[in-house]
Amino acid sequence: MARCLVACGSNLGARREQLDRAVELLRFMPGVSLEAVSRYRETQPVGGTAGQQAYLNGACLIETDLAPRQLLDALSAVENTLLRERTQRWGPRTIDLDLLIYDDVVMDSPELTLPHPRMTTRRFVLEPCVEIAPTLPHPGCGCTLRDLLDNISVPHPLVAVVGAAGTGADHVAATIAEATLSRLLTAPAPAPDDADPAAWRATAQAWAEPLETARWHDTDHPTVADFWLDGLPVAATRHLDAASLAAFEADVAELAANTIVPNVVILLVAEADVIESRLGDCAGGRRNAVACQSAAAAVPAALAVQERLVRRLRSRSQRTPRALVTVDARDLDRATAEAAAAVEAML
Ligand code: A4P
Ligand code: MG
Repeated sequence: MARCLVACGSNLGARREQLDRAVELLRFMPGVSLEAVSRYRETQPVGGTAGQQAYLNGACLIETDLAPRQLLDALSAVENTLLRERTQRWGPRTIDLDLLIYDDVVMDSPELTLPHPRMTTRRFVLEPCVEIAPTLPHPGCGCTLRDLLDNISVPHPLVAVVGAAGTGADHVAATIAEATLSRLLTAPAPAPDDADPAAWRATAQAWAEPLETARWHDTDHPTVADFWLDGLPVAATRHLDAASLAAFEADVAELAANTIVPNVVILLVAEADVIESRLGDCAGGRRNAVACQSAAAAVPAALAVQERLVRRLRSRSQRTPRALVTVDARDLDRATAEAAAAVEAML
């Protein structure tokens, strides 16, 4: 039997009755054993069109011998029974049942992503989950659900928005800082574009300074930064030789020991064509031959950085952030809305 968590939410019609009916349908679902149901909490809508009613949110712990896709289909059938209409994403709904965790399964397909990709910053999801399953591990972060809730509940959370060149991380960071009334920290110096180890060390020192633990409590607002100190060696990889890179890794680790780890990293990812179009439009004749040449070289470099960034962020260590939200950067407005919703959901 697999141990699973299901989130339930309603913000249209008779919210409590609809949640109660969904829970009853789960209780009598073949192949499912309902282990625990949380209280329902009223929460403000995150994302979607303005003016929606408040949600009632809860969570259910179940055991099942249904496979992940079968369970998702069964949850959709319950939504259909309760007259769920899907006209707009994040629109008002009579009932929404999301599969948050299915044992330790990690998967990413168009129909089903596990664990649920937006759960790690959502207070409206984590609070009811912690009520019924505080010690359940989250397969992505290797920590418990209580750890995830504690992570977004610190008084001065740090959200780092990162991405390779051409993904628009600095634009997204600035926009969401404004939208969520957060303090904005921009990279104090650009990452060097050369092979001088001293320049890389100086940049790491400059980046570490505003993040030093001792000076962290200087604001009542969350902070959004458009850089991640521990990601600097990722950018240095193609510039420094192996010995210099190892020394730089050690320098950054030493500096990082006195800085705070971001609570959340929002990682913007984009396909090659998007990065290419953002890094330089040569076909339109707006750039000269030299600029076109360097743009052509910049695209594979940015893609390599992106790949290493993803790998580093997904590997688990003391200094990788607990919550990682990956956002598709193809459409910048949509990416900004998605990132802002991830931050709003934690406040
Ligand atoms: N899908 C992929 N993975 C999963 C998964 N783990 N669980 C696919 C459930 N569905 C998954 O879902 C869209 C598609 O996601 C499905 O076809 C499914 O195959 P949907 O329920 O039809 O549409 P949606 O819910 O509008 O979209 P989405 O992106 O799932 O939204 P979320 O993340 O569910 O967020 N604010 C508050 N306060 N409380 C809420 O409950 N909920 C949302 C919806 C937004 N804001 C909220 C709340
Ligand atoms: Mg849903």
